[in-house]
Amino acid sequence: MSEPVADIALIGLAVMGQNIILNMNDHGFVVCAFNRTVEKVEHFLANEAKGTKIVGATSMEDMVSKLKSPRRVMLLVKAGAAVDAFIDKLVPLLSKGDIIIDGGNSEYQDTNRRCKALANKGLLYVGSGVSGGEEGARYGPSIMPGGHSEAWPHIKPIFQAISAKVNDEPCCDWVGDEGAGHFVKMVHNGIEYGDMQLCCEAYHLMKDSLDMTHDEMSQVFTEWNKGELDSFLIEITSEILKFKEKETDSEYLVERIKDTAGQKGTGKWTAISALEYGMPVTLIGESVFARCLSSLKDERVAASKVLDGPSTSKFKGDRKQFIEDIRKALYASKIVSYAQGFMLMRQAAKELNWSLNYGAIALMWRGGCIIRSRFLGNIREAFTKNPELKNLLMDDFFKKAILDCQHSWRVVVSQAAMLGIPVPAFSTALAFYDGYRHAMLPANLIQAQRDYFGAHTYELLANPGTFQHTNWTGRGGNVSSSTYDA
Ligand code: 2AM
Repeated sequence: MSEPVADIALIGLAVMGQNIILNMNDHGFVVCAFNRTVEKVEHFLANEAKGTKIVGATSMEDMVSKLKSPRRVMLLVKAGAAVDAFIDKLVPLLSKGDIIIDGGNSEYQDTNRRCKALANKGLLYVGSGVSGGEEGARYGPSIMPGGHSEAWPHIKPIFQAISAKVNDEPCCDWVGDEGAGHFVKMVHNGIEYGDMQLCCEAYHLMKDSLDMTHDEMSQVFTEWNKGELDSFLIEITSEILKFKEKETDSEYLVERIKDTAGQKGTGKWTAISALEYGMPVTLIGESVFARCLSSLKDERVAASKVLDGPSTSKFKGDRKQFIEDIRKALYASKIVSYAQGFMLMRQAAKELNWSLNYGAIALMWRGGCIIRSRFLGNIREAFTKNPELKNLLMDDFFKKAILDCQHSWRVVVSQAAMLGIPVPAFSTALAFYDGYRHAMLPANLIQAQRDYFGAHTYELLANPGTFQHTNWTGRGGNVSSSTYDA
């Protein structure tokens, strides 16, 4: 039997797993490494982990015997069946109060289910979002843990030590019960889709309606990165736009890349959740659909030869001003996107009975992850000022920011429509903003139509809570319907 020397075990030696282990080692923790294919443990110890305090295990039993109590085992394996398989193997080897952490990209409903199942066995379960890619995992990711809160004091010192820091504050805090950590990670990924789409729409306008060169576009993104849009994604967009593989290349690499966007699914999950919880998270939805449309490359190529747009796609006017208008349209749309993301989290929290700390979530995203930005600091301030804030758009800072951008935003959306350049995220964000600020929307007509053709009843503004049916045609009956759906 080995001595229990390790603070934590980590199963799964793919890139993320290896980097998290090395990161933990840097912060003085002794990690025991394990992997389904056990040869990878030897290889890791002899190479990347050489000269460190990292220990390896030859079997799950060996791994568990090396762990100090309460035992902490973190899984970084493929989401889905692999997580369940390892949990099943771990359960008989662990004791009451031991902790299993899933750091992979699991669906939050799976985490809900696993939490419940393991609680019955006396084990503490944590589902943790980890964002930041390879680099983040190695030097400081954003970490979003949720599940059994009794586990938090035991993993907090490790997780907060290895996480990214912004002004010395760790980008890792307890998120909430059950799958709350994975839910928040999912929304993060959806927001990431939205932020990327916003960059694409700005680029499309600059390239096709302003005929800007790549160096000019790159320069504009560099400038934007110095102000309120300061963020990782704006920064890398500037780098990408001016990138050539060789100085002598005639074309920029980005223009040689096929314009069909891939996706691994977490953006889609966010959009599905939005539909399930009935929250209008339209910008993320449009961003997912924009990727779907991009994937119809052959159809688009065929359509481009048949379907006409306006006579010109070239902007005629003050170019400098239009670039500033695009910046403001991007910023206002981004505010709407985050407002929508927080609306989704708030609704899920309400229905699943989670207590989420929105300011802490903003801080977790402030550094380490793909959507890291200065802007998340403003969101954190908004929720610190008012933890009960219902909607980001109602915060004074964001209210004023949108007001400052509003005219430009409308110019860009209307110009894009006239020039035939698709800006689905800019325009859906504006439509949402206009819808949200209307006390009266035309849904009264929908209610009338539903009652007209299906006797679904309606509620009078002057008589809340009472539903009535009208015989609109004089034909048919006066009986309301509760079965026919529309
Ligand atoms: P492997 O090295 O043995 O393939 C990322 O793929 C990580 O998840 C790897 O550590 C991989 O182990 C592990 N993994 C993938 N599918 C798995 C499964 N069905 N069971 C256990 N581990 C799995």
